[in-house]
Amino acid sequence: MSDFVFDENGDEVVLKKRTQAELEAGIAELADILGYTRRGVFFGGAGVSTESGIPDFRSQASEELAEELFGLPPEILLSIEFARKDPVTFHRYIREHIIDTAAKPNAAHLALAKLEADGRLAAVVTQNIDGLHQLAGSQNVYELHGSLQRNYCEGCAAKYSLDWVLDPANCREPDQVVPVCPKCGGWVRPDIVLYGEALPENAMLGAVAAINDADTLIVGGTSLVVYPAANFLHYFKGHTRVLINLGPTGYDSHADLVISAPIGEVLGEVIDQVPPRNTSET
Ligand code: CNA
Repeated sequence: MSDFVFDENGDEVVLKKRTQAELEAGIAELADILGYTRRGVFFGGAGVSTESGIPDFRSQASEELAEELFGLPPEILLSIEFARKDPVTFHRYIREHIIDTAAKPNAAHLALAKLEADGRLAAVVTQNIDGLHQLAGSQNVYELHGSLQRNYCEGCAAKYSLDWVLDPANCREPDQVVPVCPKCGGWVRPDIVLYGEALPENAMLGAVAAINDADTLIVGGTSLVVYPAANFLHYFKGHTRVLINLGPTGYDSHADLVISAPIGEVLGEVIDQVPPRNTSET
């Protein structure tokens, strides 16, 4: 288990020593909490996928890379205004730096899928757009910012897979990065929420209902600085709040248990310690 946490600004790495005993106590407490959890909800973000090799936004590397290669921060490159103005650069950026077809679910994704299958977790609410929760086996996933796995034509709403949009043969000449609908000639765009766009209503309603009904809320791998997603935590009325995050967040002081460690390592260890559910339970 790592002994380091990252500073929330993402500029520097803070070497914060944790004792192994503190960490183990946190993991044991989380296993106890999950032992009595029946309608838990996990609310997460980019930090859940960093252990799958997908960088988060707060990391220095992501910001610098976008600035260095494109002269713009991710928030601009991923805005609807920019995507319409310069679709070639937009698609180059997401192809080269956002889409990662090789990424696999890590121990956090797998543990969350198991907790759902075991009847402890009712839903995963994610700000991620990588689709790794579903790949790990989670069924009830609310994707607040959509998914790169889905694509649709702005003109006629025809749907296309990720493989289809990545095939240069389906993209406009001469750059062959902007996918074009063969049915109507419209722009085929990723079904993700770009900066400047509203969140999908179905995902929002489902997420709010699940959080509102949850007995335990586990928040992890998110800086909680992106709104309105971060506001959803206010709907929680249950008994236990847990935070698993490398860097400090505005939720630290609200949580009953805070674990500052890599979430894949934490959930990967916790899952083996959660007591089995009594099969006669309803
Ligand atoms: P963020 O603002 O980048 O914050 C990530 C947080 O996770 C930070 O507080 C980190 O300290 C923490 N963190 C990083 N790695 C770990 C780890 N292994 N264990 C525990 N904590 C960790 O990301 P948010 O999700 O809060 O911001 C929301 C944006 C980022 C959404 O719009 C996403 O769509 C977008 N995003 C998504 C992905 C993805 O789909 N994988 C990747 C990058 C950005």
